[in-house]
Amino acid sequence: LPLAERLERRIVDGERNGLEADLDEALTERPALEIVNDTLLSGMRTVGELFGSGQMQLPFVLQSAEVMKAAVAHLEPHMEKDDAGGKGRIVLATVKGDVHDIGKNLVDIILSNNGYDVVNLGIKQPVGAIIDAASEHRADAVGMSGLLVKSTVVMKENLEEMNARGVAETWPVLLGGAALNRTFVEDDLAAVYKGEVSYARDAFEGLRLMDSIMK
Ligand code: B1M
Repeated sequence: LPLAERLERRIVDGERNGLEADLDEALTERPALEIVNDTLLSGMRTVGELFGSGQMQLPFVLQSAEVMKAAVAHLEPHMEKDDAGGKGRIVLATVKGDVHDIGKNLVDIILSNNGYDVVNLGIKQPVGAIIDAASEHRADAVGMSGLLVKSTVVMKENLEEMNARGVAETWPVLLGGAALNRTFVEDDLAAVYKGEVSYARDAFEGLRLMDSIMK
């Protein structure tokens, strides 16, 4: 198979042996981020489709996710960095009940590489922990990720809780993850939250939104 297809296959098949060698070869042809966006994410999409249609079982999805994570970790040092730093701080978390973190961690990498301090709380984070961390770290914004449909409900509850605690005006909120869409966030959730809430389709939109928040 040609290199790009081989790499995509590795994600779908969860095949780690020889991954690094293939990635190193790909790096001689293309920038690291392009490999992630065009090749690896395309593999994860296929995994989602196979799982969704019952053609792939959960343990294999997990294997794919692990290969994806290993690939991103290997590519990370090769990504372009803006060493300026100190552009602002965001507390980032996957919401309560949700374990999906590949997308959130990509957002962390993109923001960190572009001068932001990211406090990454990890997965299954209750809103109280997110608010406490944002307060403790004097965050400029809060980012929540979630991939399950039920996480969209959790996000709405989180925004309501932030209203109730009087912190909506303190923290603009960035939301992302496959279960969300722009209209749900910009119409429904924006009507709920007393502060600013925005939808990021991908990590790069997350970066653009942070840039505009910090302007
Ligand atoms: Co799960 N899973 N999963 N899964 N999984 C989905 C989400 C699903 C759509 C698959 C399917 O059915 N087709 C489905 C959800 C269905 C629904 O809710 N209606 C699903 C399910 C059902 C489940 C379980 C319930 C399965 C089970 O146990 N029976 C279970 C849930 C457990 C839980 O959370 N409580 C489960 C478990 C898992 C694994 C552990 C095996 C694994 C996750 C491993 C991990 O993350 N460490 C996994 C995986 C890998 C997936 C799919 C296949 C791939 C997700 C992924 O990593 N994509 C996924 C299918 C899909 O998404 N279509 C699926 C790549 C990643 C880069 O994309 O996270 O969307 P994404 O991030 C994007 C953007 O969304 C955005 O930027 C990224 C790209 O630049 N973004 C942000 C994300 N967060 C952002 C935050 C921002 C800004 C942008 O600012 C704050």
